[in-house]
Amino acid sequence: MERQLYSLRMRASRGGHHQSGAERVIAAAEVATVTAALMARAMNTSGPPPDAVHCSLECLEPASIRQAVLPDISTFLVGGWRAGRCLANRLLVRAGVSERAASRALELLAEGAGCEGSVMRGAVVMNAQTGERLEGDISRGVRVSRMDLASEARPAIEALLAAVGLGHHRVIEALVLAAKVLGAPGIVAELCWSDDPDYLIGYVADPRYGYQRISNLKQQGDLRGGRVFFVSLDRALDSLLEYLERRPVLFTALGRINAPRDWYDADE
Ligand code: PML
Repeated sequence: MERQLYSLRMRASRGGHHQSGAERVIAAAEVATVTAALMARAMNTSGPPPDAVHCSLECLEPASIRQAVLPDISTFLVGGWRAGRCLANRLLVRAGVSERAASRALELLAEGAGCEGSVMRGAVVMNAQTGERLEGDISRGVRVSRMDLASEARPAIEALLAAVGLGHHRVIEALVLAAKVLGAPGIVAELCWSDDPDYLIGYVADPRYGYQRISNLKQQGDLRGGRVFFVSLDRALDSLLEYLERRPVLFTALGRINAPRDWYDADE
C-alpha cells in the first residue's frame, strides 16, 4: 500500500502582512513534531512576533505525487547589490528572458511588487518576452505549494548541503521551491530575493543552469523582496498555475554543487 502523505503549510502574519511561511510534505507520524517546529519558527523572529499563525494540513492523493531531482547549485560572489542585480539581469537574459522583462522584474522587486509598493505574499508571473504581469491578484500573487524533500532522502541531502555551508532551512526551502518551479510547464526562469532586511542573498534559476545563488541582491535593511516567475505563453497559464499551487512534488536527490566563484562586472 502507498504511504499516506500530508501537505502541511504554515503562514505567519502581523497586521495583515505576511511575515513567514513554510511548506512540508510529511507522513502522519511526523505531523505533531513538524507542526510544533514550524510554529516555533514563526514565533522566533528577530523582529516583532506574528499576531496570527495558521497551519493547515491536507491529505494528498498518493497517485498525484511526482518525484524529481533537485537542480544544480552555483554561487556567484559579487561586490555589492548593484553588481548582483547586473549579474541577475545577465543570467535572466541568458535563460531566454527579454532584456525588457528582466529589467521590469528587477525594478518590481526593488520597488515592491504588491499594491502601492507592498511586498506580495506570493510570486509575480511574468511573460518572459513582453514583461506583462499575468498573475490575477497582484497582492496575493501565486503561491507555490505541496513540495518537499522526500523523507527518505532528507538526511543525506541535508548533510551534503550542510557540508558546503548550505544546510540552513532557508536555503533548502528556497532550493526546493525553485526546483518545483523549474519543473513547471512553460517556465523560462525565476528571480528571487528575500524580504528579510538582513538576508541579502538571492538567486536566478533556470532549467539549464539550475539554482544560481547571487551573494548580494539588495541593500542591508531593505524590507522589499519577492519572486518573479518568467513564462513563455505558448503553454496554457491555467496548467502552469495548477501545477505550481496544487501538484505535489518530492525531491529525491541533489544535483551537482559547484564551487562558489567571484563575479566582477566589467562595466562597473
Ligand atoms: C527567502 O528567504 O525568502 C528567499 C531566500 C533566497 C536565497 C536562499 C539562498 O540560497 O541562500
